[in-house]
Amino acid sequence: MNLSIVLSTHAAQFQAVAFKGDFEANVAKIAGWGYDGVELAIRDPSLVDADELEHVVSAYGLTVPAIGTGQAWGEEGLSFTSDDPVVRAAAIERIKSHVPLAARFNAVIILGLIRGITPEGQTHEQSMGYLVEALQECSAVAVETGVRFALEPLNRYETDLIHTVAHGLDLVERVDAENFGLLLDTFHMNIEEPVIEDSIRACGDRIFHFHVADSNRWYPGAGHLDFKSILDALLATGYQGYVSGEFMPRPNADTAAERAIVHLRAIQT
Ligand code: LER
Ligand code: MN
Repeated sequence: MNLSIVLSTHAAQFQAVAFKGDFEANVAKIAGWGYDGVELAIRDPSLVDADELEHVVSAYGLTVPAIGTGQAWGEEGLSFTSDDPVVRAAAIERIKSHVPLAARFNAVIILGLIRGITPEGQTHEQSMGYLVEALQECSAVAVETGVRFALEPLNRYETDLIHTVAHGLDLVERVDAENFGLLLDTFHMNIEEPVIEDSIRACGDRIFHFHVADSNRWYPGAGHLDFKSILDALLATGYQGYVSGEFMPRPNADTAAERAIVHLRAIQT
């Protein structure tokens, strides 16, 4: 099982982005703890030096299994479901602009909060229509490159759109693109799914990426989730991707990262 951890290339508001700041120093620490990869949270690919990123990551023997895009919502308010067509178009362009970077690293592009939240005065159905259109457009431009998109069901406190694997699979059907699937996150699943393992099995080969945090969103092992059972179910689907740590930097980022990998390696099947 390959393990990675989220690292932001810029200052981020999102607290569960455990590592910010000096990129190379963080990459060195992550490699030192034994992670195989680093999931990059990138607000805008035009602001990063891709050669430099690749140079640093490969110098430490790490891969980039996935690229997170949610800071474009958090910092700039870009969203696929805005009631402003200019904002929707900008969100689509921003996501398309991740494709060359993702192709370079063979990384999955994560679609989390970029889907937005239904604005007042707009119906849920209208938001879903915008979302499907945006996802079809992004998937179509990337299909030739082999780049895949993973939409993340998020818990009800973050958005009104796509909380569960069942919602996500309906969306997969509507988008109908082979390079569009889901990212499952144990933190969100613990809130929304009746039985996490059953939802993992239901998602099967549409699981394109996987986030781990414990029930309290601390590192795996700090809460009450049964990661042995969860990861057994994941691997039984044939999942070959990365299991990526996305948790709060508590009691601090370094301790959390180290304890996470110790816990996950110990229960690895
Ligand atoms: C991002 O991967 C995530 O899990 C969300 O909670 C971000 O808001
Ligand atoms: Mn997540």
